[in-house]
Amino acid sequence: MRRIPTLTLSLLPFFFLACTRTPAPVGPVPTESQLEWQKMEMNLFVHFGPNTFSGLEWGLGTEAEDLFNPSDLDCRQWADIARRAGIKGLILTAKHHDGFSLWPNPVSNHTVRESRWRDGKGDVLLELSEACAEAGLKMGVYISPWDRNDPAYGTPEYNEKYAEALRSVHGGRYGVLFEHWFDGACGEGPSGKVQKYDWPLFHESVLSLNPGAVLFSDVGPGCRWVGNERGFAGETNWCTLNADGYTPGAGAPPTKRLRQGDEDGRYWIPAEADVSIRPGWFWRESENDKVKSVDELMDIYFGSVGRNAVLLLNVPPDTTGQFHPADSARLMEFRERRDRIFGKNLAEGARVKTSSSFSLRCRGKNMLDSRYDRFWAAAEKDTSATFELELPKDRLFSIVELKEYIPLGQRIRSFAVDVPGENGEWSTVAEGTTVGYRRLLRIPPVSGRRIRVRILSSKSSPILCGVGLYYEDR
Ligand code: FUL
Repeated sequence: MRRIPTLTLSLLPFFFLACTRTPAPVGPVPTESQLEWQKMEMNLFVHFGPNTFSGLEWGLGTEAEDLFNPSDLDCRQWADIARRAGIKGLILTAKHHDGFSLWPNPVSNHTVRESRWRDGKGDVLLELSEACAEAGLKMGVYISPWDRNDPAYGTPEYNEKYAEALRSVHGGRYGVLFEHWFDGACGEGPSGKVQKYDWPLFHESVLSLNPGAVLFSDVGPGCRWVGNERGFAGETNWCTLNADGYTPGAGAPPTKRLRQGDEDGRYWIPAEADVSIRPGWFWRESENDKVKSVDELMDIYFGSVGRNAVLLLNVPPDTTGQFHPADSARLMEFRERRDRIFGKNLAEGARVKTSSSFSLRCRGKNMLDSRYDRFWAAAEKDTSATFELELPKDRLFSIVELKEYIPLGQRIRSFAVDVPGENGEWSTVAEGTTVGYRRLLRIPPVSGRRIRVRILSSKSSPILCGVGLYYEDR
């Protein structure tokens, strides 16, 4: 038997460490729920309620309960279409500004219980939670704090009532809700008064029962409004924000900051980009022919999911209580387009050359194995690292995808993409700023087999867990 020299044996632990070491996090990092939320990428917003029947965008609060009377409500149809459209979760407006509750809210007498729909025994939240569970979708809720119906609105009593309404929804009857959408809108109630919202009470009411819920508002704490209702994040989009001293609504930071986040933000509060598939948030007959085109939806997708935000696409059911065929068909076409583009990563099989690696475990090839938890990390001080892909053969591509491994913090400030020019020298075809969870960059179509990404600036060594090349026929 050959003996292994003692020196070799004593070096083994160091060798092992060199292979398995991973970098330390930089700055704030997402919680587990925030990471799961970010991975959902795209959810449906569902605006539904008395406005569906009145044609108003903001109901007055004086509508008769009987106005809400969908002729053929079918939440399974919503869930089925959402699932087939490649969507992961649905967020329903369980109460909009008009105050009407789509569940038998115990602290209100302006609810489905007081309506003639299903003889007052209906509960949209319950039907939706069953449909989502069957379809493997997550469900979230929007419950407007602004209430134009509740006589207590404008008094401290209203905060308690609103908190109780939140508890009745998050208490378990509707399963585990993945997101709670707090609208910052704060108008006048029926008495003409506005409300001073008790945000800490509201947050506590949800989190004490449902600690994993991601709380949306202009300033988080779970995720933030992106600063516009067009579905576009900033080209620069940090998941971090300095939210101290700000409140949702009128007390929120300027919209430009919401769009871009703060590079040195103290808290992890990623952006959610909300937009409606139609001009309005609620369904209207007159907008059946104004459903956004697939090209428009793709631009939104690149401007939100492709810029490190989660997209919340509103699809409002009509008066039957189902998605209108125009919206459903568009959702399917949108899915087909995404599948056609992203179905196959053209970078597959490429050889990866990196300027450095943090350890053997963090090598470049990891970016191509489509696992989120395996990544390439550059060496500790290599904050302007580069990597090169050499494809097995010439391929035509027009989209570059980069994914940062955000559990170790969002790091990259800017990067450039090069391909060989006519003379064989590298020539820059695109530059970008932040990357984050997922960055998609449209570039002029390139046919070739080599591409180089240069990280121009990063808070610490860049860590990327995914790179993709795709082609889009435009
Ligand atoms: C806003 C509301 O006023 C709109 O009606 C809509 O619900 C949108 C998503 O949020 O603040």
